[in-house]
Amino acid sequence: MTDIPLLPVLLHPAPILRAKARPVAEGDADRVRELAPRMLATMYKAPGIGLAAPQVGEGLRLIVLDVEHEESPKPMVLVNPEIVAVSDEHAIREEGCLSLPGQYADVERPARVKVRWRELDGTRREMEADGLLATCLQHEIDHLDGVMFTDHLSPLKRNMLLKKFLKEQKLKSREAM
Ligand code: K1U
Ligand code: ZN
Repeated sequence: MTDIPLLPVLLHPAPILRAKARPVAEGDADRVRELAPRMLATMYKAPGIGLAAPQVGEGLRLIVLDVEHEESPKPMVLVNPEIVAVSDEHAIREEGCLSLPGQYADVERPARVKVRWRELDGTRREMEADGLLATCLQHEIDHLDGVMFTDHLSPLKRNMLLKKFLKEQKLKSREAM
């Protein structure tokens, strides 16, 4: 992984983070084959447990994730992922975002999801997920629709978190001068 060139992760309020990504088409095959390993390397380096293409400036429906990498790496690349079913039961879990570094909040989402996607070679796949994997899949698929985890918070919590982030960024850029 170390020789793969990393990608810059875009931070809030980059406009592409608020745009709907387009489906990956057959003509994108070469681009996606080049992008996916770079996204995985960028995610592991961050470190993170997921990454969506818009976070690295690509408006394509492509995500990578590995929620177990500290124990045994299990990289996943999902092309055109779709949530096709969600549980009635909800779960609350703390989330972070590589596009909002240093900001964390409890987010309520369906506890279990069924997801369909294609592999890089076009094979159709489907799985049911719960726990952290279900949370991460929903977080990453949200990115493909221009949704950030902060959109699931109350307006008060969201504004506080975003204000704190922008203040910290301002301080960081002043320190760098
Ligand atoms: O999409 C992203 O911004 C990546 C994000 C994914 C995510 C985190 C938590 C809950 C749902 C989705 C991250 O990976 S933030 C970093 C993080 O949570 C983490 C980093 C190292 C080890 C464990 C977690
Ligand atoms: Zn995120």
